[in-house]
Formats: sequence, C-alpha cells, structure tokens
Amino acid sequence: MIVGTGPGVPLDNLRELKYNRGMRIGISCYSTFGGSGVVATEVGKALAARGHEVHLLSPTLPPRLLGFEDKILFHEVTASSYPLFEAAPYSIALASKMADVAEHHGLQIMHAHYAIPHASAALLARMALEGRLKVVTTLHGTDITVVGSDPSYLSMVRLAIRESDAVTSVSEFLRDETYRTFKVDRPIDVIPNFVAAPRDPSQGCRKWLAPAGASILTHISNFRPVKRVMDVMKTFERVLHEQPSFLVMVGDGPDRAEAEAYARDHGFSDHVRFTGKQLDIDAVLACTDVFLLPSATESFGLAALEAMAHKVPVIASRVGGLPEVVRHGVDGYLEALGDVDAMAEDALTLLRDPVLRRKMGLSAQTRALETFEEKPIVDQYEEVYERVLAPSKSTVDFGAGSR
Ligand code: GMT
Repeated sequence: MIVGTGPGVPLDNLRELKYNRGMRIGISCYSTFGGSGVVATEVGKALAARGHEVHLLSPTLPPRLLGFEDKILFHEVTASSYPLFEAAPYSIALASKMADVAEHHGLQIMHAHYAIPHASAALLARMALEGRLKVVTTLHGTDITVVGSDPSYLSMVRLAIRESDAVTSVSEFLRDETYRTFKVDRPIDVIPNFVAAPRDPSQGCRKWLAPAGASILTHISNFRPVKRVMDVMKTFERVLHEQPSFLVMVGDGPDRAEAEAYARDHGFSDHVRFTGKQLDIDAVLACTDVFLLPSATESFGLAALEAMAHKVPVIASRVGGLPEVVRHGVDGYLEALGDVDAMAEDALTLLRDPVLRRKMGLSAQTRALETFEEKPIVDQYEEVYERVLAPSKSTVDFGAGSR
C-alpha cells in the first residue's frame, strides 16, 4: 500500500500507517513497587498490547514486569564503578543506555517517568543521537514538589521540563506546582494515573490479618517521611481504643522502624502487621475495610486509587492532588494535614456503620473504574506520542525523494 504520495497526507492516514507498524517506544523508570514504577510499567504493558514495541529501561526488573510480555524488552541499567568515582554516575550510564537502545532498536520516543534523572538523561541521549529521538517526560510528584525544587537539582529539572518534546503531569495540582516552582512557559498535559478492575484474590487474608472478625485498616507506602506513617499509627491507636481492629502496614522504607517501635512502646504491636513489600496488594485490599493515607503531600495518590478500585473508602489528608482522586464525603474523607483525631473519627464512623461503608466503597469503586479507566488514559499518552512525532503541520508531505 502506498501512502503519502500526494502533496499531503491527512493526519488520520498517518496515524493508521504508524499504528500498523506500531511505534517504537523507550520507557525509563525506577523499579519501585508502587508509584511511578508501576505507572510506567503498566503504560508500557498497555502500549505493547496495542501493538507498539516497548523497551523498558530501569536499574532492576520492575516488579510489575514479572511474567513474559509480548513486545516488551527489558534493558537493565548498570553504572560501572571505578576507584575515582565517589558514586557510580547512574545518570550517565542511563543516558548512554538510552542512546544505545534507541540507536540499535530504532526508537522514536523515550518516555521518562520521574524527572530525576530520567528526563535529563533522555535529553543527553537525544543530543547523542543528534535529535533523532523525541523525549516525553512524565512528572510524578517529589521530582517536582520535594527533590526537584531542592537548589541542588532545580536548574537541571527546569532544563528537562523546558526542553522535553512533551511534558505530562499526573494531576492538575502537580502541573500548577511545576509552573509555580520552575516558572516554565510551555504546555504541560495532565494525564492522570489509571487502575484496572481488581482480580478476585485466590485466597482471602482476613482470617490471618484480623482474627475474630475485627476490622482491618490498611496503609501502603514506601514509608518515607512524606507519607507520615506516624500519623497512621496515631490514627489507628485512637481507633483501637474504641473498636476491635487490626492495622496492616504494607511496604518498607526509612520510617518503618520508628512505626514498629511506636506500636511496641504503646502496647498495641499485636494489632499491627508489618508485611514489608508485597507484590500482591490485591489480596490485602480485598479484605480491607478502610484505607489510610495521611501524607504531607501527594501529587496523585495511586495507592488510594487502588484501594478505591477494591471498594475501600479512603481517609486521607486534604493535600496536593488527593482531592482530584478522592471526593470528601463520597469516596471517603479528606482531613487537614496531621489531624489524626478527625481521621480516627472518620474511621470509626465507617467501621460502626457497615451500610455507609459499603455505600462509600461502591462510589469509590465506580469513580476509580470510570474516571480513571485505563483505555482513555492510555489513549492520551498515544496522542502525545503522535503529536511529538508528527511534523509541525497537520499534513505530511513525503516528498519526491521518498518515492
Ligand atoms: O514522588 C514520589 O514520592 C515518588 C513517586 C513514585 O515514583 O512513586 O510517587 C509519586 O508518583 C505517584 C505515581 O504518579 C503518585 O501516585 C504519588 O502521589 C506521587 N508521590 C508524591 O507526590 C509524594
């Protein structure tokens, strides 16, 4: 089939041509159990399922890429050490790997998830390839709100945002914060995170997690200071005074030891299960009554969305992009940052009233699966890719030389 022999080809035909062959897309991310690592991997899987060729680059195999995935190739990024280096320069190794993979596999796009260092590395790779690679950067959260605004990174994050061929952010809040912090003058597309309908877990964990029919409250995070896990402990302590219940703490990170010590010192460690990192969060969420996310900031709150998909009402702080995900009084409750008394009251209201809990859980699930449905959101990423690959005019002239 000959396409594009006329003076110009309508964009729809170009799209069809490109889709028949599929785009060749690099995705660079951290291999985290949650957050940007999950979003990047799930976007990659969805794109591969649509026929695109996806190359995933990260320091270790992302947890969500366990099974064999047709049309996804994984490239491990390793920074070799040398006695002169105080720390192996991961960003340079990443840029080099991006350029190599792009060159040898004919990648058209490098999609960087989390600005530091993926977006800057992608810009270097684009330079190494003399512009033959488009860079799409997705901002996720602390790459803007915490680390990115640190003076030691700010200039390079600003450069990455300014020079990427397209920039997306996971919430309106994060887009506005980006404009405020970096004073960049360029469009930023808001493309929210998505969630799939949860599968039915093979076995319930309620019996082990909460003997004798007690209620289950769950928190899932990387236990960094921004997650305020001590607020989770204090909220639960108040709930436990009034209601037989158990707390499931999923994940690991710097504040885990302090939280475990708090439960021991306050005599309720028998009521808390620290599970560590878990791949199968569906199993835990399926038997959760209330989800707690009292973060200091949260650009989106993917963990909250995953809980909502399981019909679990969320109690969170009214910060960042959380109000774009959780509707106060409808899918759960949003309270002022640090107000553990209010959060405990909300949890007790829900635990004492199963009808209300089920109603909110149902609203939460409907919102999660309708507003944050995978297909239209992956469509938006595809549209961004098409835009950066399309010539600047809306028609394509393949020119005499290409015939
Ligand atoms: O920015 C971070 O703290 C890490 C990042 C990640 O890579 O896990 O989390 C952010 O991205 C998630 C996925 O888009 C969002 O759901 C989280 O809200 C966001 N975290 C923060 O803003 C604290």
